[in-house]
Amino acid sequence: MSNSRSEATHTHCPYCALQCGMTLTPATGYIPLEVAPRTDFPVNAGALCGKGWSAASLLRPEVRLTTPLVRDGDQLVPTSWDTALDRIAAGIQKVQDHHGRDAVAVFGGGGLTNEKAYSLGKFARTVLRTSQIDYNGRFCMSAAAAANNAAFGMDRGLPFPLEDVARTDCLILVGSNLGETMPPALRYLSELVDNGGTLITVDPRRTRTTERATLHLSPRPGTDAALALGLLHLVIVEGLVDEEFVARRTTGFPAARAAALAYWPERVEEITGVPVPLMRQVVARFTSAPTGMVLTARGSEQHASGVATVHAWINFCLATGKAGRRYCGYGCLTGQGNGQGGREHGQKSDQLPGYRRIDDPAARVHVAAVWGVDPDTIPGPGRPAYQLLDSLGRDGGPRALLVFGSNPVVSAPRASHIQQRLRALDLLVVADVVLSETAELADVVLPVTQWAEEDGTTTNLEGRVLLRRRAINPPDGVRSDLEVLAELAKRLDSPVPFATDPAEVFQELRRASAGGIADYSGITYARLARGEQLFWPVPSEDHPGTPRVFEERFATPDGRARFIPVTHLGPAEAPDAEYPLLLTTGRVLAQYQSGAQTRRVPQLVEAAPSAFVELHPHLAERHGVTDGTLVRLVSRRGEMTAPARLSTRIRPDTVFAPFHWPGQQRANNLTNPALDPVSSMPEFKVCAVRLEVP
Ligand SMILES: Nc1nc2c(c(=O)[nH]1)N[C@H]1C(S)=C(S)[C@@H](COP(=O)(O)OP(=O)(O)OC[C@H]3O[C@@H](n4cnc5c(=O)[nH]c(N)nc54)[C@H](O)[C@@H]3O)O[C@H]1N2
Ligand SMILES: Nc1nc2c(c(=O)[nH]1)N[C@H]1C(S)=C(S)[C@@H](COP(=O)(O)OP(=O)(O)OC[C@H]3O[C@@H](n4cnc5c(=O)[nH]c(N)nc54)[C@H](O)[C@@H]3O)O[C@H]1N2
Ligand code: SF4
Ligand SMILES: [Mo]
Repeated sequence: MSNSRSEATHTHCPYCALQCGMTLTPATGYIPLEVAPRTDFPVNAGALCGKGWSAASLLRPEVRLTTPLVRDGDQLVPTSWDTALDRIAAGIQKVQDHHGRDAVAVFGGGGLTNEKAYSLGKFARTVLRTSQIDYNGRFCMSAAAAANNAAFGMDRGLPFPLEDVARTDCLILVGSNLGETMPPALRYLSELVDNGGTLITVDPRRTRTTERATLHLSPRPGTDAALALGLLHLVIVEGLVDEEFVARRTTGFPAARAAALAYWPERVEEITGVPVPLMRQVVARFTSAPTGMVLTARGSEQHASGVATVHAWINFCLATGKAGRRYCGYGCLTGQGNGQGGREHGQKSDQLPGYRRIDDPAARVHVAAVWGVDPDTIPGPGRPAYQLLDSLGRDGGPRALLVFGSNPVVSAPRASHIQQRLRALDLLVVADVVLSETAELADVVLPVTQWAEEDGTTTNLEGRVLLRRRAINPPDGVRSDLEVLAELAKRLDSPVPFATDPAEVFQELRRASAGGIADYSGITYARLARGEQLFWPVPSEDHPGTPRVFEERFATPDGRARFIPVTHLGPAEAPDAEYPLLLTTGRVLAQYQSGAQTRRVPQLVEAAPSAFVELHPHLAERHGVTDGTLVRLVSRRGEMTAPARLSTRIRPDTVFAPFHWPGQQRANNLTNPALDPVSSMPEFKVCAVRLEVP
């Protein structure tokens, strides 16, 4: 394969979970590839957002890593691969000899391909034999995942293709700003409205997304559970429960019903700020519509009561009979490029490939046979992401950490504290495409290949498995994550082989997933390359895949969906005299996540050059702030400084900041690491702050 290949490569975007189809062709300028949207891939059908269009900019050698680096005092200095890998192997050996196997930890990412996520989990469990592995998906959709598993017996973010969203009669979209986070998906909302459907949005802010809505609800941040309980209350007292559906397809309604009865409309208005008549309209529209869906995203889920909140929305769907049939159901809009696949193949602390549980003896036997190890050597569950990062360098906590595909210095809650924990390590290794803020702290940095330079599969937010293709050779000096793992395995006397060819890894992943919930055994690179649209589970090579998973039955043992009774707990931190405002955090169109990648792309920096604090003009006036004034936000964890952006689209009691920037602009200086008791999701979406003008 050479850089002068003239043919086009059909592949997918390196960024979000929409995984838009794109075509790459060789270019002659300083960016080696030209990007064009694919019209033959149904999800984006010819559209891309600015991040997709500019993705090839990161292939430029001047913005990426091209050589391994090792720490020499305060500096990171270039070195050879052998030196870097030897140093890591020796460091791991030393830490494990002195402090035991669990003293080495691994942190993965939902942007890694299925092959990488699988190999990373296998590497942790067979070579390091550490239980201490988790990943950034814990910060993303873990609340919805836990609720989906409990309610439906399966966590496929969307249990139906996105195209179904355009065909439902009533959609409630909760805490999603997909107009900025997945712009090509806006067309599904437009089609829904053009088809005469009703779009209801729930977000404390009005956004590019809520503009399309028939009805918009603007609750106080962190009160979605009360809102959903209040809607269910109205359904019950107005006699609108779909009794036949509840009896035939669900269990557990009486307890959920009893819980909702405590949330009468006036009480819910008091908690949420949503007027009672608006709640009544939502219930009337949703229950009278022949079909309906509720979709949640991070706004509703990233709370210390995220799982309970998602259950409240699921209960509402089930009671109204809007689940388990065409154009109906609950779904979670997964975020990262491989956010779905990344949670299925074993980089999560409690999981083995195929979405198996690590504490399930049968699962351990199955996976151990594929790996060629004794099941008893596979460690048990480890710490979830925040607890893992928080334990680094402490007594009983890991002393070495390998990071693949995350930048927690910017993206973890209470990030300045996490930064200190990383500094306390004996050994920090970061494999990345760029010198991220986390890589800057590392003892060894490994430069790895990126999307257009390697093959691999991702699973998009619909559970559709996709093949990304290599379009260009990586620069000399850069290796793939799979090669890194294989080299380290060799140096650490691995009991089992690690393939470096993604196709070979996928063959193994197929076997490891066979019979699991996320069964990929019928998927092959050849089928994907032919353009077959395969939604898991795909249990055999002649199986067409499963676009809609719950139409016949739910994935629970008895086939019924489960109501889980929940109550409203509210934010872990309430505003008070010292910290009177609510901060909520999220995203802007032109930047991605910790910004490690997109802050290196000129077009995107021009579109979104810095963080900002969005606040209502009334609040601004009280502080003498005008558009562009530098303001400081202070919470119990820390502070950030950024220009004010005045907007009537936000509640006067709430401010919003994006989390894509480091240093003084780092929103995660402020965020509260209060964790959900079931999923360990941190409370990114609400904490108490005060505003100062420095
Ligand atoms: N441009 C861009 N696109 C991305 C990403 C990116 O970083 N940048 N990241 C990708 C990833 S990994 C993810 S997870 C997705 C996230 O996609 P989204 O969930 O759409 O993104 P957010 O901006 O985090 O949050 C969405 C909305 O939640 C609202 N919100 C805040 N608090 C509450 C609340 O208490 N209740 C409700 N109902 N809403 C609330 C915010 O005002 C915000 O508009 O985006 C993906 N796409
Ligand atoms: N305040 C606040 N904080 C948040 C959120 C929020 O809404 N508010 N959202 C949370 C959510 S939903 C998420 S998903 C997290 C995401 O936050 P992070 O985990 O920090 O995500 P990224 O910035 O995508 O980091 C990915 C890193 O991996 C690198 N990378 C990309 N591809 C590869 C690869 O193939 N191999 C390797 N080795 N490296 C690669 C990138 O260059 C980048 O440095 O942030 C969370 N943090
Ligand atoms: S919407 Fe997501 S997948 Fe599509 S081009 Fe933008 S970042 Fe890439
Ligand atoms: Mo995410």
